[in-house]
Amino acid sequence: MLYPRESETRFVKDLSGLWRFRCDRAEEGFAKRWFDAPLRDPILMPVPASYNDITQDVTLRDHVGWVWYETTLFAPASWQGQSVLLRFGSATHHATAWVNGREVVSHKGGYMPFEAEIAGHLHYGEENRITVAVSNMLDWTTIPPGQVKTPPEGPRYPKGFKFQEIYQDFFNYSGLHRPVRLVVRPKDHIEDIAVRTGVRGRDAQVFYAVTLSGGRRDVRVRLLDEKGRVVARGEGLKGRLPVKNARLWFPGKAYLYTLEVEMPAAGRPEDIYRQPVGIRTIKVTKKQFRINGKPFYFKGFGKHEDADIRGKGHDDATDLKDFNLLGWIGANSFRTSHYPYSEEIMELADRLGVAVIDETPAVGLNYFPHGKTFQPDRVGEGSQAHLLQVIREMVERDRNHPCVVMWCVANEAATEEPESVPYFRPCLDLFRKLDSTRPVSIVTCCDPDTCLCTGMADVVCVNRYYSWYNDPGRLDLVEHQLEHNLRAWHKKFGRPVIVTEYGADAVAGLHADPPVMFSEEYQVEMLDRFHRVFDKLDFMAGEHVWNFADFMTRQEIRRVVGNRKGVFTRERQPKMIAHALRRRWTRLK
Ligand code: GCB
Repeated sequence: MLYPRESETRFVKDLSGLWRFRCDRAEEGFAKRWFDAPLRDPILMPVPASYNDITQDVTLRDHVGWVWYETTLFAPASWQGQSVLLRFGSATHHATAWVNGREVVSHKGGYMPFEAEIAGHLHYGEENRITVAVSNMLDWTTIPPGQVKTPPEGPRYPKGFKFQEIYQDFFNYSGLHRPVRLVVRPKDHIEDIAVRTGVRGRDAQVFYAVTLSGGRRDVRVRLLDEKGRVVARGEGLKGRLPVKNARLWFPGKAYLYTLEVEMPAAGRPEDIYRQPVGIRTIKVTKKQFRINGKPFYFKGFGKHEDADIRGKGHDDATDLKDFNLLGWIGANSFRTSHYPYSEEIMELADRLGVAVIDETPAVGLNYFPHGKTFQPDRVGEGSQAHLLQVIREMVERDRNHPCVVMWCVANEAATEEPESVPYFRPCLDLFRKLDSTRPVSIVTCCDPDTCLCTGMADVVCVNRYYSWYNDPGRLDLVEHQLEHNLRAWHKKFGRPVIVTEYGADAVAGLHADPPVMFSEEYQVEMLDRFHRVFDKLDFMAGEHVWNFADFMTRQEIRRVVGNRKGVFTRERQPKMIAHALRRRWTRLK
């Protein structure tokens, strides 16, 4: 799936701004056909943004169900005869869209783009109405899973009470989170491009495959370096472009070529699309994760798309600030915990040279302590079918990003249950079938003798919370327990180990010496003890602190206005630990 980019033959119109919005509290929008006419009594709502924190209305923040968005646009007569795509960066978690009252697309899954050809539904030279219904409801067939509960009336609940149960540790933000755009392109056009790269000595190869619409076959390609010089040319739907003395993409040293794909026609080209290409290779050995043949040690974070006011809404300012902070602190990577991030973030990671572990939204597949997770009426066939669909969409969206160095199938699922194996095996297989160039992982919180799925992965990825969830307050046990555990992982699986989460909540400004849980000192001391162990072990391939910044969660007694394990506050100011990490990571090779 191509990212919307302008060219001589393509025009992109961003529909961001203030849309009209109505919360469907009575669940009547579909029955009353709200898409047939302009929304009645709408309020204003920014797009992109989560709608939850925009107003002072707690019933909107905590709404369970559908909300409706609407905007209008003019379609100039000059667009007639072209293809017009309506493209949503994401809608969390379900969406249906109408153009002038005609349904054009429905999509399930909160973190993937989807699009519809709408040329046939537009009124040219006139105003057009776009209506979108979005639902945040999670059930056993969605990824992540959840349950909408309507308990019977009684002493605890009044009549008609409804709530969303979730099993993930982040707020269920909802709405149109990412840009909505129109792409106006030629009727016959470049539909899709896939690239793969290989390196031998100082030379490299770029393999490309192009799909054209309407059975067309004529393609010309040129590979340009960053100065715009042509380094290779080719023809045909598929091919291999040799690159002499190639400049490689490496974290911290990004280099992007441009693959210019052209559909030739008499006179000027019918369609042109320019795809950034980073040349690099990945290999996993028994003890190392290698990029371009060199050992690569992951330094960085599990992150979230999360910020004050806009929730999970895409925002260039927040994104760029985060990348600047990654650079400042000496990080070289992050994991898209716990869902694929926006395409805009992936583009930045390519350009700024940050390695990404690209994770699916499979989080909260851990029903403990309520009983077994993987069973037919909970996380079963319906859930698996959806996860497989998300994996297909992820590979289609992200395969061309050099920043993506590994796929991650899930976070902390109940992989001690035997049924987790037939659930996840097809997921890892599918990633490998669709993309043979990247390793596949699954993040676990089990132990080496209880996890039944890590053996299927290429790298051991474990989350460890010694002295936090295990033996709270016992900093003196961290090194003993951690070293014992990490050695056991490596001994059993003979693969490099990344600790994909370790961290402590620290409420910014709370101090205690000697350290006490929730103080900034405790966070510093805990991480320091983890690092002493990492530095001893030659099979360690990385450390990702949980979390980059404080983030919002549902309300519960373990959370103080959200999760406070951030190295930065939610406003992106450093805690004490940020300075300690900076000293470590700017020195660590
Ligand atoms: C975990 C989860 C993450 C939580 C974190 C915590 O193991 O993977 O989603 O936010 O622990 O802080 O409890």
